[in-house]
Amino acid sequence: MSRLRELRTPVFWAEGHPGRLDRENWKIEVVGLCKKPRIFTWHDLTDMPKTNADARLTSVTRFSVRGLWGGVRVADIMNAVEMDPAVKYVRFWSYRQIYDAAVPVEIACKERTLLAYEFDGEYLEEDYGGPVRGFCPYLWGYKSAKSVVKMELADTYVSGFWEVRGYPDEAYIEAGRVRDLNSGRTRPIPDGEVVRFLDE
Ligand SMILES: Nc1nc2c(c(=O)[nH]1)N[C@H]1C(S)=C(S)[C@@H](COP(=O)(O)O)O[C@H]1N2
Ligand SMILES: [Mo]
Repeated sequence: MSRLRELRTPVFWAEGHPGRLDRENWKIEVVGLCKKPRIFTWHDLTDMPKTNADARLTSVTRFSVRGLWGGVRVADIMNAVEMDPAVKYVRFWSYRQIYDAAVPVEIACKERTLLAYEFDGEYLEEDYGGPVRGFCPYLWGYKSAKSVVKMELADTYVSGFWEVRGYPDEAYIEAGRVRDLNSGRTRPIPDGEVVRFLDE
């Protein structure tokens, strides 16, 4: 059983579960404002420098799960495609292109924002957004699009799947109480990325 499943991490697929996905033949297309738009294959991504981020995915539905997320920094992807300085948002599209989420470029290029393919040393399964998902610990989990197939670099913002259904466009993590899946306790958090709980 995968670590995320052991921790009983909820499986969210608002647009419907994608079923089996082909890891070896996975491709992510990067388009929009850049000098070298291109397709990154599974092997291109796993050949790039790997970043392991000890970080939390925290949902607006008030759960938070911590582990070692492994993948390629979105910043490294932006360098590879030679992003245009006019870019303000990176819009992630999930498999079937029903689910999307746009992240401000400064946050997309922070050190722990990844195209993640691992959690605690195991490849991500389809339930949790495998083969490759967006992972952005700085914002509510709805900005971390699962099973990403396309990234669009744009100078304008477009509300994504959850934002058009009423969640805030900024997705700034607000203070409150969340269920910490790692300890099994409901604990208080301050504003912003969940690095520490207020009771630690
Ligand atoms: N394609 C897709 N990506 C998605 C979602 C979704 O429903 N579909 N849910 C989002 C939300 S609200 C959260 S909190 C996280 C949850 O990730 P998990 O299902 O791996 O726990 O994925 C985000 N990415
Ligand atoms: Mo969420």
